[in-house]
Amino acid sequence: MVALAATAPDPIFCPPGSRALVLIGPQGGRAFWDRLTAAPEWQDGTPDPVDRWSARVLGALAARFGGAALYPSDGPPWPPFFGWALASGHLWQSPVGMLVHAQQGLWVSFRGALALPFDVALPPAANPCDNCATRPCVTACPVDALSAREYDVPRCHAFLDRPEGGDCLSRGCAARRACPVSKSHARLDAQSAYHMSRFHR
Ligand code: B12
Ligand code: SF4
Ligand code: SF4
Repeated sequence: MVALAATAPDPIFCPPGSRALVLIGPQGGRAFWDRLTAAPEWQDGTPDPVDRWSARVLGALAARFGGAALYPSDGPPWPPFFGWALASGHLWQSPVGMLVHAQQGLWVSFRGALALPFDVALPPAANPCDNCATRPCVTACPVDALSAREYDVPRCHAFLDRPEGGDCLSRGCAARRACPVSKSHARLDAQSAYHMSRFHR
């Protein structure tokens, strides 16, 4: 996993004395998924292995630094990861609504955040969309379910129910795959298929 962004602590969610909120997520490639699928949480066959793995790993990391771990799926009400990401200056809203990260592109996602009792500064980053002339994410969804204004979730699900939706189900959202920045942090198909199966049950 990798520190994707750092921002000011949110007083509603972070314990008193917090000085920084660091957003943590998987790197591309196979290391993350290989480690997770070898872990006891995946092997024991009980529900929510990815969230349980995150709680153990990020909980231990937070304790080591005297901080606290926060998780995106702890809701509703959901901790505002989207807003924290935007506030960090390391992620931006893309033309298809989703967050885009300078290194990870549209594949970016979070396993959690660490509220830490010391300052954390990451090097500044530039919005990759500013230099993306062709914007392939905008035309990649076969049913135009995505825009900066809204994500038409029923339209996406309806497509995934059709045989043509098999590509998104087995390899992940076509818009996320189309981003040239995403390519250097591509997920394993098995990882994308697992998350799509959780989204489209
Ligand atoms: C609820 C939720 C959803 C819902 C509702 C989305 C909606 N627009 O209605 C559903 C289940 C549909 C969803 C789907 C997905 N989501 Co979602 N979702 C969340 C969650 C848990 C809460 C967001 C929320 O409602 N906040 C409350 C409102 C008031 O605050 P908000 O900031 O304005 O929230 C908006 C955005 O978060 C946005 N949004 C949420 N998910 C997605 C996904 C897409 C594709 C888009 C365009 C927008 C979007 O819609 C929210 C409501 O307007 C967040 C985690 C978190 N704690 O923030 C993840 C989160 C935003 N989702 C994320 C992801 C990865 C996905 C999926 C891609 C998961 C997957 N299958 O792999 C899918 C999309 C499927 C696809 N096309 O590939 C990531 C962000 C990735 C990114 N690059 O932007 C987050 C941060 C989770 C994480 N662990 O990293 N999601
Ligand atoms: S394809 Fe281009 S415009 Fe779309 S998210 Fe990636 S960098 Fe930004
Ligand atoms: S998963 Fe497929 S249908 Fe759904 S928004 Fe992404 S590209 Fe469109």
